[in-house]
Amino acid sequence: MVELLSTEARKAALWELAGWAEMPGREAITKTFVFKDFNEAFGFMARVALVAEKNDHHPEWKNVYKTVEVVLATHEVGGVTKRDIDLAKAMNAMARQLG
Ligand code: HBI
Repeated sequence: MVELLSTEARKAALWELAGWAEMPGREAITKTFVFKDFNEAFGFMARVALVAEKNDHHPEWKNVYKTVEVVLATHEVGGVTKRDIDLAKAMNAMARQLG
Protein backbone atom coordinates (compact mmCIF):
# COMPACT_ATOMS: atom_id res chain seq x y z
CA MET A 1 0.00 0.00 0.00
CA VAL A 2 1.48 3.35 -0.97
CA GLU A 3 2.04 5.75 1.92
CA LEU A 4 1.02 9.40 2.17
CA LEU A 5 4.02 11.74 2.29
CA SER A 6 4.39 13.80 5.45
CA THR A 7 3.99 17.56 5.05
CA GLU A 8 7.75 17.96 5.43
CA ALA A 9 8.50 15.28 2.84
CA ARG A 10 5.99 16.79 0.41
CA LYS A 11 7.46 20.26 0.81
CA ALA A 12 11.01 18.94 0.44
CA ALA A 13 10.07 17.08 -2.74
CA LEU A 14 8.48 20.23 -4.17
CA TRP A 15 11.80 22.07 -3.84
CA GLU A 16 13.20 19.67 -6.44
CA LEU A 17 10.18 19.96 -8.74
CA ALA A 18 10.49 23.13 -10.85
CA GLY A 19 7.12 24.81 -11.34
CA TRP A 20 5.09 22.49 -9.12
CA ALA A 21 3.14 23.76 -6.11
CA GLU A 22 0.75 22.50 -3.46
CA MET A 23 -2.87 22.92 -4.42
CA PRO A 24 -4.83 25.26 -2.17
CA GLY A 25 -7.49 23.37 -0.25
CA ARG A 26 -6.55 19.91 -1.48
CA GLU A 27 -3.75 17.46 -0.74
CA ALA A 28 -2.40 17.48 -4.27
CA ILE A 29 0.34 19.10 -6.35
CA THR A 30 -0.24 21.12 -9.48
CA LYS A 31 1.58 22.70 -12.40
CA THR A 32 0.51 24.40 -15.63
CA PHE A 33 2.73 23.56 -18.62
CA VAL A 34 2.78 25.97 -21.56
CA PHE A 35 4.07 24.73 -24.92
CA LYS A 36 4.76 26.26 -28.33
CA ASP A 37 1.42 25.14 -29.74
CA PHE A 38 -1.29 22.50 -29.45
CA ASN A 39 0.80 19.96 -31.32
CA GLU A 40 3.53 20.12 -28.68
CA ALA A 41 1.02 20.14 -25.83
CA PHE A 42 -0.70 17.05 -27.13
CA GLY A 43 2.60 15.34 -27.89
CA PHE A 44 3.52 15.88 -24.25
CA MET A 45 0.19 14.40 -23.12
CA ALA A 46 0.65 11.39 -25.39
CA ARG A 47 4.10 10.68 -23.91
CA VAL A 48 2.88 11.16 -20.35
CA ALA A 49 -0.10 8.89 -21.01
CA LEU A 50 2.23 5.99 -21.86
CA VAL A 51 4.24 6.52 -18.66
CA ALA A 52 1.07 6.85 -16.60
CA GLU A 53 -0.32 3.63 -18.01
CA LYS A 54 2.97 1.79 -17.45
CA ASN A 55 3.10 2.94 -13.82
CA ASP A 56 -0.66 2.61 -13.29
CA HIS A 57 -0.67 6.17 -11.93
CA HIS A 58 -2.59 8.80 -13.85
CA PRO A 59 -2.76 12.59 -13.88
CA GLU A 60 -5.84 14.75 -13.64
CA TRP A 61 -5.33 17.24 -16.43
CA LYS A 62 -6.99 19.85 -18.61
CA ASN A 63 -5.68 20.90 -22.03
CA VAL A 64 -6.65 24.23 -23.59
CA TYR A 65 -4.77 24.77 -26.87
CA LYS A 66 -1.04 25.00 -25.81
CA THR A 67 -1.51 24.75 -22.06
CA VAL A 68 -1.81 21.60 -19.96
CA GLU A 69 -2.97 22.10 -16.37
CA VAL A 70 -1.98 19.09 -14.26
CA VAL A 71 -3.04 17.97 -10.79
CA LEU A 72 -1.41 14.94 -9.18
CA ALA A 73 -2.71 13.05 -6.16
CA THR A 74 -3.01 9.42 -5.21
CA HIS A 75 -6.74 8.76 -5.13
CA GLU A 76 -6.40 5.50 -3.22
CA VAL A 77 -5.05 7.32 -0.16
CA GLY A 78 -6.49 10.77 -0.85
CA GLY A 79 -3.25 12.67 -0.88
CA VAL A 80 0.28 13.05 -2.23
CA THR A 81 2.57 10.00 -2.37
CA LYS A 82 5.90 9.11 -3.93
CA ARG A 83 3.97 8.07 -7.07
CA ASP A 84 2.88 11.68 -7.57
CA ILE A 85 6.41 13.02 -7.04
CA ASP A 86 7.84 10.45 -9.47
CA LEU A 87 5.25 11.27 -12.14
CA ALA A 88 5.85 15.03 -11.66
CA LYS A 89 9.60 14.48 -12.17
CA ALA A 90 8.92 12.44 -15.30
CA MET A 91 6.57 15.12 -16.63
CA ASN A 92 9.18 17.85 -16.12
CA ALA A 93 11.75 15.72 -17.98
CA MET A 94 9.35 15.05 -20.87
CA ALA A 95 8.36 18.71 -21.13
CA ARG A 96 12.07 19.68 -21.32
CA GLN A 97 12.59 17.21 -24.18
CA LEU A 98 9.86 19.05 -26.10
CA GLY A 99 11.80 22.32 -25.78
N1 HBI B 1 -3.89 7.27 -10.48
N2 HBI B 1 -3.51 9.39 -9.62
C1 HBI B 1 -3.89 8.10 -9.44
N3 HBI B 1 -4.26 7.71 -8.21
C2 HBI B 1 -4.63 6.43 -7.98
O1 HBI B 1 -4.98 6.08 -6.85
C3 HBI B 1 -4.63 5.51 -9.04
C4 HBI B 1 -4.26 5.98 -10.30
N4 HBI B 1 -4.28 5.17 -11.36
C5 HBI B 1 -4.72 3.79 -11.25
C6 HBI B 1 -5.02 3.36 -9.91
N5 HBI B 1 -4.99 4.19 -8.86
C7 HBI B 1 -5.38 1.92 -9.73
O2 HBI B 1 -4.30 1.25 -9.12
C8 HBI B 1 -6.57 1.75 -8.79
O3 HBI B 1 -7.62 2.45 -9.37
C9 HBI B 1 -6.92 0.31 -8.66
